[in-house]
Amino acid sequence: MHRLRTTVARLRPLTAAQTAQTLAQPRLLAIEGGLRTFQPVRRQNTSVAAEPFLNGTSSNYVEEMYYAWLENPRNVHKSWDIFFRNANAGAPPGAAYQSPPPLNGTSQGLASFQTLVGAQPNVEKLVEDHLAVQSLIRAYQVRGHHIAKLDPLNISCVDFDDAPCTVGLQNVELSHYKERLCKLTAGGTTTTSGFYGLAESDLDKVFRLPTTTFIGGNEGALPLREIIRRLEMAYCQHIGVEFMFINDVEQCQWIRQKFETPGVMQFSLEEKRTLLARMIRSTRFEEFLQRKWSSEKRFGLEGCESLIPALKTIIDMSSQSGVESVIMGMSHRGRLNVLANVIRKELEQIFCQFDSKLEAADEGSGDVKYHLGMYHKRMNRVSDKLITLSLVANPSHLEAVDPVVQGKTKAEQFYCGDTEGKRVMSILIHGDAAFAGQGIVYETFHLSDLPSYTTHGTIHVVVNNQIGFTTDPRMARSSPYPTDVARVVNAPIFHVNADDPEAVMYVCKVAAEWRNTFHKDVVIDLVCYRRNGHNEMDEPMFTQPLMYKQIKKQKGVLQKFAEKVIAEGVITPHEYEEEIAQYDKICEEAHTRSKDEKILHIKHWLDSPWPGFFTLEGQPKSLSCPSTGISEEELGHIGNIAASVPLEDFTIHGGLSRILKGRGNMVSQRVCDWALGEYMAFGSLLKDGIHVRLSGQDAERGTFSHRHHVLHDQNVDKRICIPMNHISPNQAPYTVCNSSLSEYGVLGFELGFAMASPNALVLWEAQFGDFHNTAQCIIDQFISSGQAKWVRQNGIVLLLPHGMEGMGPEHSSARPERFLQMCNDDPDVFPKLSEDFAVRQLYDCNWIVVNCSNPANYFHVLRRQILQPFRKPLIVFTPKSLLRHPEAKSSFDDMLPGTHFKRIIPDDGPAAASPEKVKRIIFCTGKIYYELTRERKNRGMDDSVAVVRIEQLSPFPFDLVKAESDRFPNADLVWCQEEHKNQGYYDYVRPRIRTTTNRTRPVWYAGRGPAAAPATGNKQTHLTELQRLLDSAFDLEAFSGKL
Ligand SMILES: Cc1ncc(C[n+]2csc(CCOP(=O)(O)OP(=O)(O)O)c2C)c(N)n1
Ligand SMILES: [Mg+2]
Repeated sequence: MHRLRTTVARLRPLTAAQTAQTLAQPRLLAIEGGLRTFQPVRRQNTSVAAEPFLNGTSSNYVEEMYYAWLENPRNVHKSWDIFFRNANAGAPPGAAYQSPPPLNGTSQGLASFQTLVGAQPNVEKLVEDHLAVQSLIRAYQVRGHHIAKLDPLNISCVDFDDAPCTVGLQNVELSHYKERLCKLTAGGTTTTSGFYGLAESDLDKVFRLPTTTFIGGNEGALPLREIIRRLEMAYCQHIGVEFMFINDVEQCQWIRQKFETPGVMQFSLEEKRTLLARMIRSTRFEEFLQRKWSSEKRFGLEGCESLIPALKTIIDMSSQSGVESVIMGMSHRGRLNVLANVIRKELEQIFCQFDSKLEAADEGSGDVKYHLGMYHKRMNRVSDKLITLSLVANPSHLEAVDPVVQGKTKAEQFYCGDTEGKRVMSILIHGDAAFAGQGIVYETFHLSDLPSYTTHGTIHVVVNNQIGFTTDPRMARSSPYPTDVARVVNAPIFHVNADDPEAVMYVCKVAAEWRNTFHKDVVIDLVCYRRNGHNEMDEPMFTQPLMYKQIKKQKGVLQKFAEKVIAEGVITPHEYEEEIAQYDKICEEAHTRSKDEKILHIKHWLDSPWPGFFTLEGQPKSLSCPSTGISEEELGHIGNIAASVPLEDFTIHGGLSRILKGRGNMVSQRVCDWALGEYMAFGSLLKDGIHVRLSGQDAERGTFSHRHHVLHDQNVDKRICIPMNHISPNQAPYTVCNSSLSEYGVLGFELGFAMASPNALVLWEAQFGDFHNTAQCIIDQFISSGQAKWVRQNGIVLLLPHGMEGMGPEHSSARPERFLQMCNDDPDVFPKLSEDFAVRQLYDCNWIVVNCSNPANYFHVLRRQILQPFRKPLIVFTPKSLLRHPEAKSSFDDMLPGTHFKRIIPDDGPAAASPEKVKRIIFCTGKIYYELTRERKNRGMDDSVAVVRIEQLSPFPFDLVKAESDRFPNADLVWCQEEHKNQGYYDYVRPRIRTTTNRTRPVWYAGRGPAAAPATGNKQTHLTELQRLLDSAFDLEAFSGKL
């Protein structure tokens, strides 16, 4: 009985506790005719056997009914009311149930229950005890993980109370522990009389098991003692299963079955041997590195060596169920070990990275060894099937790689037609502190079930070493577990003591099966420790002295496991020693070979090779870009699709009809506005088999209601039409998707999508350009620097609405200055010109930044993304007011075969006719061009001022700008922008324009003064500022004598 009490004391059954409270105090219930006192006594006097509906299947239901009835008899149907009244009044077995009153409302039933009063106390006790047992079972299922032995160090500070966690090692104190238990059981479930009236004498009584448990195996009833023992085995050993928050009954039942069924956690000899061999590799790999390079940072796995068999188990199981490609993302901890022992990167390639004299073979800055990625196809020995494993290269920024992995996974699924995630899957490995702390984890979880973003279930593994750098969990998070974030998507969470490799292997098997069955996310929380400091050079005793005293005493997991399996006779000590020696030898030999490596090829660490896209040497197949124009016929055809509703009986909104009609008119006049130009670009690429994917908040319609790529039937709910998918029978599919309200997560996802294949145009559109800064990490760490660090190209396109429209500081600026500041072209060096200069410049740059002033140029730059023989990220500052500006239209002539993207658009008006008369060249970019030309016209200065648009800001068109400066030898040079002086393009273009004139001509500034905010909130101030900047742009004396 002591065990029962202890057990019961540790659990706080939810409904039972609430009910106990209810029962403890008489409650006043409002009923018709006044108040009455409800007696706090449970009197269910009917027998399970005698009432056939009171079987295991329905008992949960009955219980809930009963509680509802206790609250208020009217809460339940009349028939239940009668039943409970009869039972309460002591109706004999089988007599409490009365058939429901007839629908015509006669009160026959009600009248007859009066006659049943007459108690049978033994039956009452029986039902009561069954309900108690059921509550007990449920309590284990809900809260068993609270008391499971999850922490190898036994210092866990998980605190399930609301109060912040205040314990570290003190938890080892039993007194504190008891205190905590007392709090846990608040609600009165641990009275001296036991749990809900279950007493010591009940331990050997046999209870029928509800269908919500599988502890019985083939047995439908068990003695209470055995029920508790089995529940303890299922929920309170080295595995803590957190799943009862899941709303889906089938999923809950599935998990119960996996963990409760007696004997589930048994392994064959073969499995145990494999597990041991994997533990040996994992452990000895770190030991080998430690021996050879004791003063090198490697972020070793010591304390969580079972991560390797964990991942391998997941991969084995998934491969067996048909998965052909696994994409992984992880941070520093244990990364080299994963590369060596999971992905199977050649050991010499890893070891040679420790050689500081190694020369880099590839261009770019490269990256440190624990950030590089990898791609490897190999035979899975367990499934005997080929499997491709890749680890995505990642920056130091913890968890930033999560959405990228998801995007890459989605793309691979998409390209192989894997609509259910049966062939391609992802595994994300997290640190405990980062998993709880980084918001990107939450954003990534929220993509997991969205139709255009789901990867059909990710397996998350948390290396929960109970510390982040030097910070304890009590300072690092407010939630009890680091994994609580996963609860938002109803992902089951399997906590497991990582010092028990068999338990780890078991939860990994279940996790893989879960994913394979439900195609939903699942989390494995590997509760472990970190044997060394944050890295091998760090001293953990400064900050965690007690924890590390404990860790020093801790026997290594391999040693513990080896002792266990040797004792079980799975392997002899001699065989064990041999296995170790064999792996050590493999490492030694690889080490010897690694000394021959003199050059480091980052190319060998590619996570996403693009077979067929490059030459065998990894070079682009040419350095030229064909014309990006398309035929008149194609323009007409796509334009007509854009103006039509290709489905029968599809009613669109009247306003949209007008928009489509307008498009039709444009097509007949052979002109495009912005939306139509985009249509032409997407449609023509799709027609040529290039997949186009546009994602962003409200991207389907377009924030500014200009795009309308998804039409909605006004009469039929959810009926939509995407005309872009009706261009040609053999076209590639078009994906346009409204994203969740996230930038960091979604941009990371799209970047990952673009990583998978060069043959897709992947675009992410910010709602307004300034919102990109919540995705800054992806921009800085991946987009601008990804190729330099990881020799991996990426052709993602960012569409960033930008422009000063007098709308206030928030929606005005996409911060061009930030993008331009990160461009890698040299402002002070005039580059060598060659025939292929324009393409070579593109090839050498880290990204392309454009601000197109007309739809044709936007059309060309999008098509160039695919037609150029390499991939570069493209940043496009897109317009807002120009979307509907009557002058911002392009003729089909500018989009026909032979036409190209124009890096600059020179002045072709009167100024160009007599260039020597021109007094000023105004260089500008984007929408201000239209304001400048209007002002120029108003002032009658068309022949004295040339306005030149720089459409491609980076790489800077040195050659063309020089040609313009040379063309107007008597002109002064002005840069005009609507953005504030410390923002926009000025700091970027000024030194470059100067370089084009060999610094012989100054570059003057006409624009707003410096400011902290991107724009004024006052419309009038905005207009005054604009007029002032136009005034100085056209004041030919403005800069005289200012040198
Ligand atoms: C976004 C981000 N912030 C801060 C850091 C610095 N940093 C590197 S490791 C680390 C602790 C990580 O702890 P945890 O996630 O538990 O992983 P562990 O090192 O314990 O395996 C921190 C704060 C980082 N790399 N990335
Ligand atoms: Mg940690």
